[in-house]
Amino acid sequence: MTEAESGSSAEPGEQLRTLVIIPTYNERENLPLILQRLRTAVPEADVLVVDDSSPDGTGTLADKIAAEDSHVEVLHRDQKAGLGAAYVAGFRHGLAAGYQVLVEMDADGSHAPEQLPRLLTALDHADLVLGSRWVTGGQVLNWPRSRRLLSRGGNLYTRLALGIDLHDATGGYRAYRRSVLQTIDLSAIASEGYCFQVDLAWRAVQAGFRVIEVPITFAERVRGESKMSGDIVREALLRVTEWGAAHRLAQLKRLVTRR
Ligand SMILES: Nc1nc2c(ncn2[C@@H]2O[C@H](COP(=O)(O)OP(=O)(O)OP(=O)(O)O)[C@@H](O)[C@H]2O)c(=O)[nH]1
Ligand SMILES: [Mg+2]
Repeated sequence: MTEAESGSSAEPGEQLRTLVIIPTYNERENLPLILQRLRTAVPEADVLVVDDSSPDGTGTLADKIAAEDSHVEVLHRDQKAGLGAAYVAGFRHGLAAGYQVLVEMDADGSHAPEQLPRLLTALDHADLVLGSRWVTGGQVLNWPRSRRLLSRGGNLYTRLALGIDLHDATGGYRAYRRSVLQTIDLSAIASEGYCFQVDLAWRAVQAGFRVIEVPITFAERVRGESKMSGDIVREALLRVTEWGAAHRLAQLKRLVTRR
């Protein structure tokens, strides 16, 4: 692998080839709006829509937009297989195409494309930048108290269980240098929902990459339906607990064998 391929040779402020990956499932109303905003905010970035055969025709609409804009591409998948699987497919596609930076962004407008330059600039001094709702300057608009509590509680639990200094490891607005995704074993990622986000951040931290957070303003979706479910929350709780227990056990073993 050459330095240019790894993305490690870039000077601060230098423009890196960037692919924004947007997973979609029934986002027909949202997709044109988010693409328009994104293309205006960061016109040099390319976009990959990863659609899981949305019954509402999001995939067909994406194809139409892609036919008129060479910066937009669509990856069609056979069936709804979860956010994690859609991103892994998108990452593989982006890595194979040689992109140096890969971005995760929701289609529902919760992640403001206008704030993407902030994430990309922060990547000058990091390998993975997390858009964070729960650091100073970050905020959430129009969420009920219950959703705020769930997100803050989930993130506090994650921080304590894994012993990582991240305030929003469950968020899905992020920018990766390609080296992070090349190093992580993507075939080992089985997580689907929020836990997929924790999984990747955790693996990046463990691999020694520089992971930093920048504040974002997260807005509750206005159109379309959320795919959030109790199963997704349960999956995250279970897995984070397992990872945390394994991590603590490994720490304990190291301590004992050192004596
Ligand atoms: N391709 C694909 N995309 C998905 C799948 N599940 C969710 N998405 C997309 O992933 C993004 C995030 O999903 P949301 O339903 O907004 O989930 P969320 O943001 O965790 O939940 P809310 O905050 O309630 O909106 C959206 O762009 C969805 O369309 C899936 O199984 N396959
Ligand atoms: Mg959403």
